[in-house]
Amino acid sequence: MIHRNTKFFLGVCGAAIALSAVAVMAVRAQPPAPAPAPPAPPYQAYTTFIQLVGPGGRTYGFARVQQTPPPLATGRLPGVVLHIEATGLPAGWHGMHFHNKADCSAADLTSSGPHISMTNPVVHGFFSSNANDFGDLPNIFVGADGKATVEVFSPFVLVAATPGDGRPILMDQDGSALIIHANRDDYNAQPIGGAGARIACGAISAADAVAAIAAANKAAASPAPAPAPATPPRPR
Ligand SMILES: [Cu+2]
Repeated sequence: MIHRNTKFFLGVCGAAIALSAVAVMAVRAQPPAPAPAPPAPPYQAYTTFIQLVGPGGRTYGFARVQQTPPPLATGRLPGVVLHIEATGLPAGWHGMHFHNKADCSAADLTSSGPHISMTNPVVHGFFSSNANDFGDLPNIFVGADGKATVEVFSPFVLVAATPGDGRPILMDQDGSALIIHANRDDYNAQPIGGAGARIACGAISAADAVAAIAAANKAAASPAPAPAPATPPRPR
């Protein structure tokens, strides 16, 4: 004999099972959901690698330029992040600019041409009225040990062409160069802020990037120089 409450319980369960079956049939009757969209491909950053050289084949380390992605939703324009790891430079402040050509062959490095620019005449300097020098960059500071590790952002140039963008392209047909000057750039005086002679040059082009990467790998594979012997403590 089945208790009355048990009968009621079984009845409710039966109704629930029947409703579930109907629901499953209803779900199965719907057309199959479309496959999820494939994930958006990651932004292919335009990145290039630079070897810094000086007159006489002297090397001063490496740098990297990487174009930022275009955040189209905000309307902000992309630019480039410049990362430098230099050694052997004179201590103190030095002006730095993007110049027009990937040519560091001249003894005074003037083969790299004037500042990269889209206009003529060029008005140099962050603090100059009507400045239009697309090669402008902030100064760098080199420590007493000759080393400088620097990261700066430039909104004035791009590594590679972006549709609809009129800014200079670092890796255009004749490339460009990163130049480090002997003196500090005052960001105002014409034509280069009093930055003086060119002391280091990094050619920026696809071929120079390949050569720079090979040079960096070779430098990394060579044994590090032995550390200087510790100075014995002076007797008191
Ligand atoms: Cu310059």
